[in-house]
Amino acid sequence: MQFIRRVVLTVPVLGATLFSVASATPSTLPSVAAADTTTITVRSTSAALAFNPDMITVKSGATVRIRYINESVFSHNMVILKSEDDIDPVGAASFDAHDSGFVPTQFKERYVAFSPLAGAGKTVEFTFTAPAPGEYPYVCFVDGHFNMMIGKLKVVQ
Ligand SMILES: [Cu+2]
Repeated sequence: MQFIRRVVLTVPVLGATLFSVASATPSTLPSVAAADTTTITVRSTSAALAFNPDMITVKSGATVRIRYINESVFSHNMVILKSEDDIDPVGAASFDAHDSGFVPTQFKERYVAFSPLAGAGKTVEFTFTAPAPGEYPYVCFVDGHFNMMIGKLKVVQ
């Protein structure tokens, strides 16, 4: 078990590397990571600017895979931030971040993890290691949705 944990923790969680992990087909992911991963499904539906659920609880250090199913009529993404204070500055920059899926690359250090852009009807996945215990907001930074599409990741010991 100890060995498996160490292997999982070597999976990079930030920046461009996350995109390559998220876009990899399941068969190319290391099987040890898959066996030790908590998968959580999050949805958005119809025209509602909301995440369902809007509260997720995970254990610190766990490998978490978010499967974001966008059943709505809009494009969305899901960005987990280190602090609530990051929502406004990152949100202001998100309008100019089309090329990176509305995730401003200059704020990379403020993200716990983030999804690729999920067009209407699309499902995307991303994987990360749950950070230190605390509360981390997750928001959508597409087209100013960050004022309404807000959820909370609770990380417990
Ligand atoms: Cu959105």
